[in-house]
Amino acid sequence: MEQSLILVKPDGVERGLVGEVISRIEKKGLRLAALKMVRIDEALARVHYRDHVAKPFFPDLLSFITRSPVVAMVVEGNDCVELMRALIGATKHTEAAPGTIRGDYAYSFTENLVHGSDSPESARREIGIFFSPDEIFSQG
Ligand code: IDP
Ligand code: MG
Repeated sequence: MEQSLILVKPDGVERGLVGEVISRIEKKGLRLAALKMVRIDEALARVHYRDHVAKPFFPDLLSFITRSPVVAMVVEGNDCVELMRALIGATKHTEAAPGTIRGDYAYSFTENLVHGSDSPESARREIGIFFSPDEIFSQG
């Protein structure tokens, strides 16, 4: 079963939108296989966002993502990675379509509520950063 690493980022937890995000995932027919609250520190952020560490926005992203806990999830289902990207919406707040999570709730480029893996390969790598195999309850 295809899996994706989903984070409700600090802004989403602070704004009380964890239930809203989980509700949309479940209503879509995707399944939670793992879930926990985690405080991301600088080292973890540099591993998770390894492709972005040299980008100009990384300092802002680092201070944001380490500011308060995130809710980390493994979501699974057919075409899970693509479906989650569609539910989440475009990265930039001004481009995310209404009806998507970011389109409905995000008003900042950096603080855009949710992370979703961008490919099955990224998903495998990112899931391994946040979860050990015994924490994941896959349905196959
Ligand atoms: P994604 O989260 O939609 O996959 P990425 O390009 O992987 O987008 O960027 C990771 C995160 O870094 C974004 O979700 C957003 O929080 C932040 N970010 C990306 N590009 C910018 C930017 O140009 N300005 C500010 N923040 C950005
Ligand atoms: Mg990304």
